[in-house]
Amino acid sequence: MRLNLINYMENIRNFCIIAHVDHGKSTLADRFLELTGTVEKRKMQEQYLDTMELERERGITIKLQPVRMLYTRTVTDKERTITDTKLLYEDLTYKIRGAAFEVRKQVGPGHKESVYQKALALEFEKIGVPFEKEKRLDVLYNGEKVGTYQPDFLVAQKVIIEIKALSFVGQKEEKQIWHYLKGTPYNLALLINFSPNGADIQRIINLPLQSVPSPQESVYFLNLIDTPGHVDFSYEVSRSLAAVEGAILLVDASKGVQAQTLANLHLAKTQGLIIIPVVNKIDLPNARTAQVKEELAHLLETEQNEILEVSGKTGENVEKLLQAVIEKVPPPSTRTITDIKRTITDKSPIRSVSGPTLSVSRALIFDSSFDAYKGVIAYVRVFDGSFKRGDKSVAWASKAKFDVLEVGFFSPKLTTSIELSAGDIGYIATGLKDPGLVRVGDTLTTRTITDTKRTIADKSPIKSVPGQYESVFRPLAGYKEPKPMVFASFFPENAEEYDDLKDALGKLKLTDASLIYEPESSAGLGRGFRLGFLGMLHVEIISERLKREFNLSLIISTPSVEYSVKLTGGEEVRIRSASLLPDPSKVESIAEPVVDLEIITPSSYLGSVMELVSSYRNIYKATDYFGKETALLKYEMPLSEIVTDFYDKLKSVSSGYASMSYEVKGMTVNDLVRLDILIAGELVESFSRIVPKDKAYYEGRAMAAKLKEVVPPQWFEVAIQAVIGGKVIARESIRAKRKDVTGYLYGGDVTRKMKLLEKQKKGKKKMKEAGRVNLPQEVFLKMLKR
Ligand SMILES: Nc1nc2c(ncn2[C@@H]2O[C@H](COP(=O)(O)OP(=O)(O)OP(=O)(O)O)[C@@H](O)[C@H]2O)c(=O)[nH]1
Ligand SMILES: [Mg+2]
Repeated sequence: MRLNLINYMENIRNFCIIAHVDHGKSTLADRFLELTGTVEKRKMQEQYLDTMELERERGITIKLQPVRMLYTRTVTDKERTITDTKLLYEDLTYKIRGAAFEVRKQVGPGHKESVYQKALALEFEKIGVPFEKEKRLDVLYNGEKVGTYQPDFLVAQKVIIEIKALSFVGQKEEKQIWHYLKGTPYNLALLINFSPNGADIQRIINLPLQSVPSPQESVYFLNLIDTPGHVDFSYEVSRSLAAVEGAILLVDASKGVQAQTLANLHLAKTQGLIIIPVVNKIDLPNARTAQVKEELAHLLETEQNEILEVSGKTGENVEKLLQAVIEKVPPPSTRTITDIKRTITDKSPIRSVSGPTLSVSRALIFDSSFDAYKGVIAYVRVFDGSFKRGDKSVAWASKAKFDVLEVGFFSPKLTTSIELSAGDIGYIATGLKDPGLVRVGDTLTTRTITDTKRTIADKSPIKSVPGQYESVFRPLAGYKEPKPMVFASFFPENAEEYDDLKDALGKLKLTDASLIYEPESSAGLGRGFRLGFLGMLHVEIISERLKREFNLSLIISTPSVEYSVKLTGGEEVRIRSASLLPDPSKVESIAEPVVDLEIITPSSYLGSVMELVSSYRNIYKATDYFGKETALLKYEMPLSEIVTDFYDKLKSVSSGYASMSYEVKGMTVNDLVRLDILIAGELVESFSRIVPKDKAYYEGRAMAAKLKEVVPPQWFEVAIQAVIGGKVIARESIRAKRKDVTGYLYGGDVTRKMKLLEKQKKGKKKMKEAGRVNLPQEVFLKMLKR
């Protein structure tokens, strides 16, 4: 099947699913995959698009995942007219309707038509709707002018408006307008009646029959991107949104609107996307479908009948939803050839311009991955032109040149195709081996100079125009860099693995654009990296991935926020690790980041949520009510309080119903001290933390107790001490292993240990520095979670 380009683009829909965590995005995607036959039934498994081992283990989506689906839709003539006309000038209708309601509200009932007409004209001016008043329109009969018709308004040169001030309008009035409309070249008239009960609006449509295609099967190319819901991965969401025209906004019928519902909706609106609101999981026994619909309608300022009720589990209404996507999400539009000689004000037809014109292909990189043979694979949305194997291409920001090795689609596996063209979402294999050259947010482009006077047969060299290409080409708008919230140092346990760690981070960065890292070295731990993360779950996931996917043994420091330290000399330094805090005698003050925190909770959990918050440092701001039974609590809190275990505790005191989001507000000076941990008498730098002074004792005791639990028994008794400014505030000890307990395993254990020691001879020095105690990576991972 080969469609011409215009038809092809018309039938593409690019959309994503956004929601709060666990509201059922990936499960709904499963139903789409089944419905469109993208995945065979026997191969289907729950949350099919969650392919990463960690995603499957934890039941959460971590990475965005694109997939292309083909859907055949048979449309009968009748349905077609209804759906097509329903959409006709929908946005304009809503604006006009809003204006009419406003006028009726302000002016009140019982006036003459002319009063409403004048008021409406003022309102249109106010909201910027272009109109003409009492314009003379020709009435045609078989193409001949037979008279004129003057409607009250012609809006945006498209929509006719007739105003009435009757107690009600009947079929007679509607018919009359339909006859007027029929004689004009316009397709939509609005009959607005300012009745005693309010403003009442009828849509009258006249579509010439020939503009309606005959009933047919249409194939749609649906590019879906499933996104994660957890706040730590919101960068994945914002990148997905830039590649699509529409978003399905899911809300769990038992949970209602939650913090990331709001945050993700806000992101989608900023991108100007069409939003399709859906209440999901309506099959649940505790579904509050009607109430949640009301909440959502209120939030989106839309009618409740615009909201679909769906179950991603049972499949109820899923096909309806897919059809709504086809109807409501617009097909991608293309930005055409840029002509170097033309200016924006030049309105002459393009073909009259002679000389070289430029056709550019542009694609936005929204994600990437690495393949040993194909190099960096860029996941792209093509906005102009096309890409195919062999094309000479450039990554705009990094200036890296490459020949396209392969292009294709996500099915969801990478599937080769001949070409990616404007509107498509797919991948481009670059062959580039250096991950740093292909950056998310960058524009890929092919540069072709075409001369309008040339024919294909003309083989003389193309005169390229030096310098002009640069000035004409505009890269696509990229993304805002994500702002890391927490930092942690990663050191290879074995110094020789430094390069492996570096390589691994480069590759991880390809699949996780929010990861930020810089080299760091420490006296005790040697060379490593300081990584920036969006939250604690992110720290955990990256640590796990480095271990599993790259087989690295790491020493990981306690995550820390970024502090601003004022020294006694007046100088200010930023530190992202407690171990870098200068000696207390040199420190004048320490400032830490503070956030505006919003918690959304059902009112029934308000008490327990407030009680929880009170055990953290906080400044209470306000409580708002959002819907009848949902409260919105606002606080100011130090970021360090939130990034540790606050979110988990919030979930547990509210049976999973409360949710939160935050934004950094600024830096505040607080009374903070450095807490150190000594193991077998030696400082273990990576466990150092900066804590509020009045909580230091409690924190020190808690850390020592936790370490006692997670450090494996050693061959000798080991002391664990928590220390502040040289003063021991807590002490625990790990007893030595006992021979009789290990029994016959003892021998085996020793040989294994000997082998290991042999292998890690070089790493041994470092072990010594960690107090002669070998701390396996598990210890650091466990200490991340408090
Ligand atoms: N009863 C019921 N359960 C559902 C429905 N949809 C999803 N679930 C369950 O809800 C849980 C979360 O589903 P997911 O599809 O992983 O949710 P998600 O929105 O993709 O989650 P994240 O990607 O981690 O944000 C799973 O246990 C699903 O089985 C539904 O329509 N009805
Ligand atoms: Mg998911």
